[in-house]
Order: sequence, then structure tokens, then C-alpha cells
Amino acid sequence: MIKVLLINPPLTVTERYGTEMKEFGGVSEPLGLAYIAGNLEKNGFRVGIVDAPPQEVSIEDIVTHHIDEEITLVGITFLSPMFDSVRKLANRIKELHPNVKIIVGGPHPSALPEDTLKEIQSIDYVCIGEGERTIVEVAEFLSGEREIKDIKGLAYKNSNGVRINEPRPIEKNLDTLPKPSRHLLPMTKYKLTGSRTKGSGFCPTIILARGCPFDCQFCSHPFGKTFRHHSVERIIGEIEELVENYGTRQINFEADTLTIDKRFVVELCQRIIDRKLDISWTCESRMDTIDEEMLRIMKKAGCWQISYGVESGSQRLLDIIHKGITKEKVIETFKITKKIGISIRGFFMLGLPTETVEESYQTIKFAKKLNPLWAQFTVTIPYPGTPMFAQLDKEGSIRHYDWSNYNTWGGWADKMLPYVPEGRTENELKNLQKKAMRMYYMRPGAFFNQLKTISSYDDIKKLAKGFIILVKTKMEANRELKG
Ligand code: B12
Ligand code: SF4
Repeated sequence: MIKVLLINPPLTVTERYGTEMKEFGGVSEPLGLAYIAGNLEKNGFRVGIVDAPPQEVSIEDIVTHHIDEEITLVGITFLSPMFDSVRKLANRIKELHPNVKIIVGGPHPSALPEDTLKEIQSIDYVCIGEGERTIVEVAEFLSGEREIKDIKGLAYKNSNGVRINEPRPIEKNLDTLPKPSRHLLPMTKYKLTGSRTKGSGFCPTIILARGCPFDCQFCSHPFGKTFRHHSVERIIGEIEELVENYGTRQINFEADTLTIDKRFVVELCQRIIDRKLDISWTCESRMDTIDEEMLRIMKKAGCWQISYGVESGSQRLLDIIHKGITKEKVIETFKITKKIGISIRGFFMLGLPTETVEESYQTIKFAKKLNPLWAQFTVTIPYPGTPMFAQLDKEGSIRHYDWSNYNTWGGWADKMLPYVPEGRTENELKNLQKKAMRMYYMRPGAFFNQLKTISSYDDIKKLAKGFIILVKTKMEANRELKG
């Protein structure tokens, strides 16, 4: 049986968040790789994972210490901002180990399979979409057990250029996939973003469901539009394993739209309560798929925080991005969530297509009115694979295709922006992001909200550091004005 090495390429927290904000960034488990490793192991293949960011390994370390003669196939996971890192890694692997085959997967190559194969010549195959079955079939092909043209969801180079095989159907029953191989990951090294954890930053993630039927134009729908969830038994089993193996008391529940299926959420929460699983958990949700009854049982089952994507304070923009939610619904859901006692993280986007300066301020004002514990203001990045990217690209409004600069949140938007609405400037938007954070957090109300959450010395340090950064941005803005 061939041996496969899976790699999460080097992309440090500093590269993602910048020097100033790196302490607020998290490093999470690459569950996509762990899932495909699970299926490779189930099918008898030998497999290892290098998770470069937490293991602090460089490209040179990987090619010299982790790739040996036994390895036939290397798989790399790939988000758009990792482009440069993936290119350097793949080129260096081919230089030193020309016989090793390289496959990439993840949201970026899934959206642009042909471009990826052309832009990075050292890559042999692109997996499009869910990868569990595709990687096993590629490993079987390399073992001489099947033909490459029959592997669904695969793109590769041939004599005529690039061939894209038939699409791979989505996994209808997620439980048929083995559990992610967390034993191959450096689990103790992970730390979720400060705003998503209580006390210790260790908070492993479980994926409960995949797919979302909604149509937000900034979303790339890597798992398609059909909602599918794991069975409650499987999820409870995974929670118990995390508690037993890693002693965790907090978990991040991940799903594209967790609360879309009320019966599932209620059943899961009831089971957590009945089994007396003493865990607290955080999740994300859409504000029009959640109600008071659900929130009550979620709270009882240990949910302490929900992240809501509000996006904009302008109804015109909410409609343009097909958010499908009214501002009234947002206000109502915030009110009920606070009443139940679940803390809120609110996500807001600045610089949406056609957004005016007045509308940007409308968003900041709306955020203050909603007053979540944490507010995150992100300068809009149209990612490949999203309808927004397709539309702006068609209009000729994409300013550059330097994928490594496609970096959403991550401290400040300090890379060159791929899109700036007409009549606005890059500098103005970047400064506005900082100003939004100041306007939001440098209010007595927001400050006291934060004070109430302090439970350790680390929390005080984090708060003080955040405050100093905001004051620094204010001083910089003043200097710019004077200059
Ligand atoms: C949760 C999440 C996060 C969490 C991660 C939490 C965690 N513990 O995993 C946090 C908040 C930390 C995060 C951070 C970021 N995220 Co994020 N995130 C997501 C989200 C909502 C779900 C990801 C997930 O859990 N996937 C589950 C696993 C099982 O799926 P997967 O990794 O895609 O892998 C499957 C396939 O893609 C494929 N596959 C993946 N890799 C490989 C490799 C090989 C060899 C093969 C064969 C197959 C394969 O097979 C896997 C199994 O089916 C997605 C949206 C989405 N629905 O995907 C955005 C998403 C992935 N994030 C995105 C981005 C941009 C980021 C950041 C870069 C933002 C930033 N600047 O900080 C960072 C990068 C973090 C990093 N890894 O370095 C974008 C990527 C867009 C793009 N074109 O690249 C997405 C798609 C959201 C969007 N805007 O549409 N993210
Ligand atoms: S609700 Fe979330 S997952 Fe669904 S389309 Fe909108 S952003 Fe994407």
C-alpha cells in the first residue's frame, strides 16, 4: 500500500493577522486533512499529516525531514491566501523529489481547478469539492488499481491541456465518512481566537453538518447547497472522544448553517443534556433560522456564544448581497439571544459592492445599536468561487489576482485589496476598518461588556493590549491628518 503525506502549508498567524494583531489570532485544526486521512486509513493506506503553522515547520523542513522515499503522494490543503506558500512548497517538493505526485484540494483549487494547474505547474492533480473518496481513488490509481479518467471530482493535466473529470456527487450520508484522524494532529497546540474561547484557548472543533441552501453572494459554498448533518449518535460519540482523549470542556460546533434544521438541533441538545455532558460550546448561526425555543435548549445544553453574520446596516446592501434578512429580524434575534443569556459575536462587512461612505457609517452605527460582546469589521474580499467574485470579475472591477493578498479578517486589512467600490479608495477603506473598531470598542458600554467577561490575568492582558492597539491607530490617524 502506498504512503501518503498530507500538508497544511506554512501560513503563520503573523502572516494572517499582522505583527500587531497576531495575539488575537487562532490556530485551528485542519479538519479537511483529518477527514481525508480518516478515509485513507480506513482503506488501508499509510498516512501522515504535517500541520506546518502550529508545528512551526518551514518548507525546507518539510522537504528534507518529512518527505522520504516511501512517500508516493503528497496532498496539500489550499485556501486562497495560501497561494504563495503552496506554490513554493509544491515547486520545492518536485525539485527534490521528482517522483512524488502532488494533489491539492480545498476552496481555492476547487473554485479554480484549471487556473491552479496552469499557475502552479508542479501540481499534478486538483481535487474539486469533498475529498474523502477522491483521495482514496487517486491513491488506488497510483497503486495501479483504477483509471484516472474514472475518478470523479478530479482535474489533471494531459496531452490536450487540462482535463476535468465528471463532478463528484456530494456525500449524502455524512456518517459513512470515518471520523477525522485527530490522532495525526498536534491537538494540544491548537488555540481558537480569543473571542471564541473562555479561559484556555484550547477548544477543538467538531463539524456537525455541511452545505447551505442560502445565496449570500460573498460565500463560496464549498460544500454545496444541500444541507446534510451527521447523526446525533455520531456527534455525541465525537464529543465524548474529545472529552476523554484531550480533556476538553469547550468545543466549537462548526456547520455552514447549523440551525436550519430545528428538529436536529433540539434532538442534539436534548441528548447532550440527558447524557450530562459537561461541555460549553460556541457555534455560528443565521438569524432567520433560530428562535426562542431553540435558543433556550441550546443554552441549557451548554451553548454560551453564537456568532451571527449581520454584514451591513444598509437594507439596500443586504438585498444586493442576497442576505435574505431584514434589519428588523436582526434586531429581534439579537434581543432574544441576549434575553436567553447567550453572548454574541457579530460580523460586519465594509466596502461591499456599490457601498457608499454613508452606508459604511450606517453599518458601524447599526453594530453599536445591536451591541454584541464582540464585533468584527471586515473589509470585503470577493473570494474565487463566490457569485460576488464572478460578478465583479465580469464587470472588470477586480483590481488584481494576487491570491496571497486575498486575506479577509486577520487583524487589519493591510494587503492590497482586490476590490474597492467605485468612488472609494483603498486607503480610506483600510482606515475605516480601524476607525470602526475604535468607534465600537472605545465606548463605555462596550468597555463594561468586556470588563464583565474577565476571568483570568490573561483576559486582562488581552483587553489592555487591544486597547493600546486602538489608541495607537488613533494616533496614526491624527498624524496622517496633520501630515
Ligand atoms: C470554520 C472555518 C474557519 C475556522 C477554522 C476552524 C477550524 N477549526 O477548522 C477559522 C475561523 C479559524 C477560519 C479561518 C480562516 N478562514 Co475559514 N472557513 C471556515 C468554514 C466556515 C468551514 C471550514 C471547515 O470546517 N471545513 C470542514 C472541512 C472538512 O472541509 P475542508 O477543509 O474544505 O476540506 C474538505 C475539502 O475542501 C477537501 N480538501 C481540503 N483540503 C484538501 C486537500 C487534499 C489533498 C484533498 C484531496 C482534498 C482536500 O476535502 C475535505 C473533506 O471533504 C469555511 C466555509 C466552508 N463551508 O468551507 C471558511 C473558509 C474555508 N474560510 C476562508 C478563509 C479565507 C479563511 C481565512 C484565510 C481568513 C483569515 N484571513 O484569517 C482563515 C485561514 C485559516 C487557516 N487555515 O490558515 C474561506 C476560503 C476562501 C478561499 N477561496 O480560500 C472560506 C471558504 C469561507 C468563504 N469566504 O467562503 N475559517
Ligand atoms: S448563510 Fe452562511 S453558509 Fe449560507 S450562504 Fe450565507 S454565508 Fe454562506
